Amino acid sequence: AMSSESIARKLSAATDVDAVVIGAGFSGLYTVYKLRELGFTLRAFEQGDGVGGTWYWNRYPGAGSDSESWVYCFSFSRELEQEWNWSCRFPPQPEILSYLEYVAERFDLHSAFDFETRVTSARYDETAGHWVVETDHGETVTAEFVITAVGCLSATQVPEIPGRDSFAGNWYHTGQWPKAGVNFTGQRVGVIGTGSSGIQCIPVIAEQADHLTVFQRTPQFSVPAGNVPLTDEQRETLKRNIREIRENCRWATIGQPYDLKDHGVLDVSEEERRRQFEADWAKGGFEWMFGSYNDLLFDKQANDIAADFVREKIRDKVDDPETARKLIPTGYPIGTKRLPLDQGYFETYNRDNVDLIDVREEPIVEIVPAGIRTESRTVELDTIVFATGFDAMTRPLTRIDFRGRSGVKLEEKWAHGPQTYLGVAMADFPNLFMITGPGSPSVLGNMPTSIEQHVEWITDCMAHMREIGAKTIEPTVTAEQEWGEHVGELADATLFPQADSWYMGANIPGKPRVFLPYIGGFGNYRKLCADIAENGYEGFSIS
Ligand code: N01
Repeated sequence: AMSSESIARKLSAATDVDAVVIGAGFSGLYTVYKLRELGFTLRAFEQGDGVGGTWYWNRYPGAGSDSESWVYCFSFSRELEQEWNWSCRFPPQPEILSYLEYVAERFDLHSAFDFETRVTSARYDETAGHWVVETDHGETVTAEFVITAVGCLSATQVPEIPGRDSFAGNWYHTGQWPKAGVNFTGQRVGVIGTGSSGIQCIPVIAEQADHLTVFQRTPQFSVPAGNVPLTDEQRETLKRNIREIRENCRWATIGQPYDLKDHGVLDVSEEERRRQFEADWAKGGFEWMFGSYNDLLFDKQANDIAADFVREKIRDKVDDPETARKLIPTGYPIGTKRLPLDQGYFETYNRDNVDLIDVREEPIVEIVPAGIRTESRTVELDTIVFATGFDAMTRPLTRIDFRGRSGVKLEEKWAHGPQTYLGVAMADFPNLFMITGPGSPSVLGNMPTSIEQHVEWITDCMAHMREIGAKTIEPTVTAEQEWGEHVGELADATLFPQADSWYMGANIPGKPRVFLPYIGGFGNYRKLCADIAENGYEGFSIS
């Protein structure tokens, strides 16, 4: 009779491919590129009918990157870096999508993907020692490894407002925008939500629509993007220095080519801080906060100084004092909800065709065929835009039915908050790797920087396993527990837990209140991951 071990070996010899990759955004594209380069066989699946991920789905008017174009892209190919020309500092969505299509074309990545195909489940078969992956086309693929490249902000959230389905007009979520676009000309439009997506689309919709009503629940601090076209000369200079710029990103706190100062706002005089805040404000972009004083996100008194500076800016921009009052954020520290960048957001409220409703003062009661009914009136609308965000970081993974050892269900494992080691792997889920999973820095910095680091770490690990003849890798329960505690402790040392943000899971009714990303700094994290690999994958068991 065959021993169970030899049966297992025989079965695993029947494994279809080395790896299954889920998703064709920045992460999936680079994963496919790396796996092929290393000679691994693979199958890859993507829900959309093309590449692009975030930039495939988020086609709402005004959508674009909040990271500078020259770093919001891949750095793995010098040729690619030199060939591609960005038009401006913060590229709009169509340009980023074109870039990703170009990358896919240039490196023949399309051919790896089954498009319009959703992975519905992935079950670890302990006897065969491989993953059994199923798609919504009823196909089953077996693989040694599964790599999720599903994004952090890809599971959209449409609130359960009573009567939603009775609305006579059309409604859209910003994160699932129709490919054909939406023409708002002559329409009365309502936008619900004033996060980054709302703040980007509101000024553009206001220009097109006949009338716009914004339904705001929490006012946002926002910093001007300062978007500008790039001149040929600027592009040349950037390209000449791009290696150095990208190297700085690799070790910086948020993966951008700048870092926090080595002193706090409380260490300088009032004149000095004002001068500095104004100078940074004029530059535009995230640098205002993340290239600024190092105490802003740790010390409430320091944070209040920065928050007051922005409140004053908002007050200056908005003509009507009552509207300004509604727009000025209070009740949470600046930067603890993801800081939006804007292009004329606050000024939009000076237009005659724009109204603001604060739904804390005037709650939405229901959606009716004619529009949205609040406690005091019915706002008649032709179209509703839900800029209401995402079930961030966890839902993109739990909506796939992952089952690890002994059939343990991912959704159950994460019932009280995600448990991962480094945000990249999980106990009981051998050979499953997550790109920018919960517990990794991901959303707290420049995504392409994070993605490249994860993809390289994961594929290096796979190559190492092949080299030593290992079959499985998974974190120990202890390593996972300690990582979870570490992620929590780091967050607790900051002001972040004080806000009801999607970082905290607070935007989703019933979601555990847990800080999701790793906030110890991207550069530190990169060093830690490298050291762990160097020390024979500390915290993992390999067999
Ligand atoms: O989503 P959000 P988003 N009734 O969750 C409100 C990235 N991103 O799509 O704050 C009324 O931030 C909700 O109110 P509140 C970026 O990381 C990047 O805008 O929960 N309102 C909030 O105002 C960003 O952070 C870029 O009280 C309701 C809004 O909807 C992340 O994606 C561009 C409500 C949701 O804001 C998510 O941004 C865009 C309800 N029932 C996005 N439910 C760039 O890089 C929710 N809201 C350019």
